[in-house]
Amino acid sequence: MTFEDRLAGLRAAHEDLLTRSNRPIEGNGVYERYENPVLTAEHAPLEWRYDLDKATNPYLMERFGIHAAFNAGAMKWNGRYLVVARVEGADRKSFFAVAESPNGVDNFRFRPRPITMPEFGEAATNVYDMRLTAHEDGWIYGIFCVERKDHEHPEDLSAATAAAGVARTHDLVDWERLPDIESASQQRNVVLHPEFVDGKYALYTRPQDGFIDAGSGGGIGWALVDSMEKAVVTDEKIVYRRAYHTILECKNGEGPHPIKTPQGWLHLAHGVRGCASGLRYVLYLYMTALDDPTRVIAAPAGFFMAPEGGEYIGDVMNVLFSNGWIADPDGKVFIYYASSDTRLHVATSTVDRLVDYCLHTAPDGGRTGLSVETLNRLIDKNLNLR
Ligand code: BGC
Ligand code: BMA
Repeated sequence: MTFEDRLAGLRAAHEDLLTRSNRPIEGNGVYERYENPVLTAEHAPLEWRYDLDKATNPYLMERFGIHAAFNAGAMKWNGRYLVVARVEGADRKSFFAVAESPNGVDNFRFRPRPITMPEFGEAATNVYDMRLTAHEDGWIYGIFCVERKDHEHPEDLSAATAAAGVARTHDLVDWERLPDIESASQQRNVVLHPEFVDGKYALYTRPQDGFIDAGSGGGIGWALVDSMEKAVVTDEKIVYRRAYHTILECKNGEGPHPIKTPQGWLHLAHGVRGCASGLRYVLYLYMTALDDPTRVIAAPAGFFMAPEGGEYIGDVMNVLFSNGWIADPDGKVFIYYASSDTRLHVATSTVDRLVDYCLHTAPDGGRTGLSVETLNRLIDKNLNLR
């Protein structure tokens, strides 16, 4: 096959993938999954992966391996559904790139270039998992994890530190980097609440003992800071605690910022437990009070979404993770979740259905006997309907 034939074939296959339509799959009533992922490594433009010059690349080989597109922040932007994905190369470095879709479920297309994120302090080894917040101060903030080598343990090649990086933009093209958030412990899953609280910026945090271990760091935290231009976390209050023998025994973290509903703030988070096959990441929902976003008013038991089928398989198996969702003015919700650190999917629902799920699913009783009681109450009710 000639260079030209192969290139024409690549272009046609790429365009087919990008314009492929997506269909919802009937589910459990709470949400619908979709047939196809919305973003994969293969969605990356050919210009990112190949040297398209016949003179310097006669075999038309890939010159830059892209291996995953996942964990994306999301927002509505000029009427389009925009995600800032974590794109990871074969070299294990990830970076951010914007992709947009006209309808939120298919036809996602990356912009021609990834985001060139300015550095702060020591240049990052890696960045990932951006949460987008269009704050009421008028800026769009991106908060993300910045990973650097832990210089206190030079001999340990996996010793790293995690900090929360902050950048802001008005146009999702030019980003102004602000100082990393200062806090007593390492931070990975930090999310900016969209509204001021008591005149301050409010952050969901996730205090942790070390790079991997959340350790004694209780769960999802909350902190008020005076400024995002130099955010310093002093007091952290735990909003959603980890607990023994639950889906979040080992770690949890806020997903995207919560959605404001008449019944309260609706939150999407991830929970992690350890098992023989490693860490298992699932998604869960909870709600907090409108007048106090730190007061939990609904905590349905267990996971809301867990890996299914092909979602189990990927670079890091048994993982669902989400850091982006979009609520349309008509109440439709687009949940962008990634599977196994490899690809990005969408699930759709509505604010009403998600709130109904939160308010009418029993909380975790903490022991098997109470689970059976909950189940029997439901069965009694159903049997009495006959
Ligand atoms: C990886 C992340 C992961 C973290 C903790 C990082 O090096 O890039 O995907 O969440 O380690 O396991
Ligand atoms: C991390 C997250 C994600 C990732 C997950 C599983 O803690 O921050 O980037 O999806 O682990 O590897």
